[in-house]
Amino acid sequence: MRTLTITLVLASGLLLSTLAQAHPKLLSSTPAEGTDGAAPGKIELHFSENLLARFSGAKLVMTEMPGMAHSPMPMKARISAGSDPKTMLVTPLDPLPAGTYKVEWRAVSSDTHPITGNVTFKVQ
Ligand SMILES: [Cu+2]
Repeated sequence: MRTLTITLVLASGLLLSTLAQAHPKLLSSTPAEGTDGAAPGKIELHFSENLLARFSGAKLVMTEMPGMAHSPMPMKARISAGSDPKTMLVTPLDPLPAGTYKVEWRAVSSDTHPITGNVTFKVQ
């Protein structure tokens, strides 16, 4: 009985660590977090896991015009899968004017748990 209990504990610990590894993490983005530059034609988000495109997505909002913070203003953008299943593309439909932007992403991979996060960058 004692042996059985220990085996079960080990097995559930293993299961938990397998699930945790399946959560997508944002590894990098273009533009990168906190950067300041020219208006990007598209924003690339690179994750640690393959994404399920139909459950994953993003919203692009402008949070500040130069020198003036305001409530988040949604920007029109097309969200699509990148050239590989770990990449999400956010393509603004109109050129982004100068200001601060936030990409609020939601990434879902094989274990179906939605993971959210955001990336902030500035356009000069
Ligand atoms: Cu999960």
